[in-house]
Amino acid sequence: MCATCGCSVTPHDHVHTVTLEQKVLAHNDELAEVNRKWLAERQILMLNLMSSPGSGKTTLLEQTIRTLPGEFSVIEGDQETLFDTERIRATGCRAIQINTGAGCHLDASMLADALETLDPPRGSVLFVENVGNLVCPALFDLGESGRVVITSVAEGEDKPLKYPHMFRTADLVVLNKIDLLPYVPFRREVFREHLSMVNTAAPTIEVSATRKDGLTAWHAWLKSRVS
Ligand SMILES: Nc1nc2c(ncn2[C@@H]2O[C@H](COP(=O)(O)OP(=O)(O)OP(=O)(O)O)[C@@H](O)[C@H]2O)c(=O)[nH]1
Ligand SMILES: [Mg+2]
Repeated sequence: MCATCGCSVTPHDHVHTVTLEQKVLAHNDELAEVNRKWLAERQILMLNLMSSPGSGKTTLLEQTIRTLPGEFSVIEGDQETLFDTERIRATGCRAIQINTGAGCHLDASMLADALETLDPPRGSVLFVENVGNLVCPALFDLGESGRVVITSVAEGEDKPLKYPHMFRTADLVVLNKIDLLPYVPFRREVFREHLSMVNTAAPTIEVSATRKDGLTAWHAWLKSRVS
């Protein structure tokens, strides 16, 4: 069972687990509202980036920070290591790491501590890179103003249907690694059809973070959120 959110239940403890999960989520939602107010008072746009491990969250952030003018900072979530924070700091951007240990997602309480420590500048953009996981992070509001779900062509066109909670809450879906399309059996139209079954509102932007394809559309979406 997941150490923090009780996401895996067995039949005999189902009732107790659901009750506990509801309480955990209700408490988290209260803390998320405090974070949201804290951010609004400072006019900080906080975006929560979520994906499977390795879909390209950090690569997209590195490219964004290097190519887009503006004041950015990053909160990195991983179970272990400072790798991603070091990558972001190498771009010259302020970043701090939250290591969740056994935990599989960030929560609003972790974010509250990180916000106080990082103290992002007024009017800036704050990216949160969540722990690589398409399940539990979807349940935990951090106080963000937008959710970006990143998936890659290497993961398959069925992901919106297999992980509907994640894709349902997205404000934007970024389809990454399109440079690999010639080498993997991924049909864009099937992916879009699957996505439309769980989320009709979120636009999809196709990018290759390494080859820098599609970054103009991503930048335009970011600018629209800032304004
Ligand atoms: N071919 C290709 N590889 C990519 C692209 N974007 C990222 N990668 C590679 O995919 C791997 C994982 O990228 P990361 O940016 O570390 O992925 P992540 O989502 O931050 O991973 P976690 O933080 O571990 O969840 C790296 O080897 C990247 O170079 C892309 O557009 N095309
Ligand atoms: Mg990363």
